[in-house]
Amino acid sequence: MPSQEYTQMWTDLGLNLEKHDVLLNALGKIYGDLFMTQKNRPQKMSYYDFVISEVHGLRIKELVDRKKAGKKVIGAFCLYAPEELVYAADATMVGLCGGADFSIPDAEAVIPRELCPLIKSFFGFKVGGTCPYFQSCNMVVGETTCDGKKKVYELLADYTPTYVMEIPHKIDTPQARALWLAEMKLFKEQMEKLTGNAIEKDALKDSIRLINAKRTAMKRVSEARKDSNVPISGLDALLVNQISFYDDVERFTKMTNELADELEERNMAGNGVADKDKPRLMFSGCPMAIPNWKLHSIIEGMGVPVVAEESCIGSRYFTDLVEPKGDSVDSMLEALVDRYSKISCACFTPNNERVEKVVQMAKDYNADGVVYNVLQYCHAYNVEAVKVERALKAKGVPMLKINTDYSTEDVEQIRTRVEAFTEMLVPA
Ligand code: BJ8
Repeated sequence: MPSQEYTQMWTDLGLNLEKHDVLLNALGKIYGDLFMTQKNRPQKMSYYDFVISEVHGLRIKELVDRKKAGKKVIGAFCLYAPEELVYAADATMVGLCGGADFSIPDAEAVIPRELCPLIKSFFGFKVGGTCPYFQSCNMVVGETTCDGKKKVYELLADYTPTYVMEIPHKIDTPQARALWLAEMKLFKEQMEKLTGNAIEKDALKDSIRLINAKRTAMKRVSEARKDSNVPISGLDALLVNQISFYDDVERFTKMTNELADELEERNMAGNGVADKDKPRLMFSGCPMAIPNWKLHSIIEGMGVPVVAEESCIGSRYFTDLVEPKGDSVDSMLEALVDRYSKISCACFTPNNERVEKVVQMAKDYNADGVVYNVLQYCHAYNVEAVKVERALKAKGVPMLKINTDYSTEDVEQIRTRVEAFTEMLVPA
């Protein structure tokens, strides 16, 4: 990764250069080992390889340049942050990294060890000064989803301006809807205050179109994975989803549509990445924030393809679009509420919609089995696994639950369990 030319920019952002160098070198090596050794990758993956090669370089420079032009950058940790309102205020949103073991020691110097690794990872990036995205943010937006996150946002506010949205924990009640709407309005006002730009109907309409187009492109990639041909590895598809959170939206949408074109052609030509006699696995559960490639690389390292992700870094992000029913700002805010309340995070109760979605996805993607990912100390996804497993079992789809973190200590143990699981699966 080119680092020299960006050193001044990183210094200006207040990065801990020594630690940051260690991080970049480790990331480059892991990426090379996992991604560049894959066989028969789609040619269009070269764009995403380029994005990763410039992950702390070119994209950060774009953000810094925007800030120099007076624009704002908003960091987020959750799908409930309504990015349409960020773009409507002419700001940029970036999903902040929370998928690395690297930053956890810095977090544990401040917060308890007994916390989900995703939370410790993002907090550690800020405390340790090792994430240029975090350093570029004018404000981060958090949300009251799980207990760990909402309490850590209180501490995060000591390091960076932090705005927390209150997310209802029930779906489809009049009270929940009223709270959603009130919170959407408050966040709109916050964005207007921060940027100095009033959010007018045309700007909101444009930003809804912008984000809908991005989600549609990602959905096309996902749809192509339903084919028995397996046109792309799960690892590469996961990477595309991870990059969607911080790349320039228009460029990402264009490149992802080109990737979808290629995958559709590959399916027509029968040009795939996996043996046809291998079982197809679907992934479900906690998000795999970049650079968490652990389970995908273990599974696909055995030649078993992952064909879908029921996850926030996956289907929960792109499945539903915002569908405005009118032309006014108020009606578009209602449409945002409609869309955002369909995400089905395990923090909701009861959450039967998610259980039904997992079962439906397993059917649609012709999955022979489901690997269910629980990040350590994530009670919501861990407990919800009980209902998901029961529902899958009733449809004849076996599930393997894996509780893990970002360390490499349990890799061999997980490999043994996945091996035993896939051996008993009978490809349809
Ligand atoms: S919408 S999944 S991104 S909250 S894994 S930090 S829930 S203890 S990340 Fe999430 Fe939004 Fe829900 Fe998606 Fe807590 Fe669980 Fe950790 Fe989690």
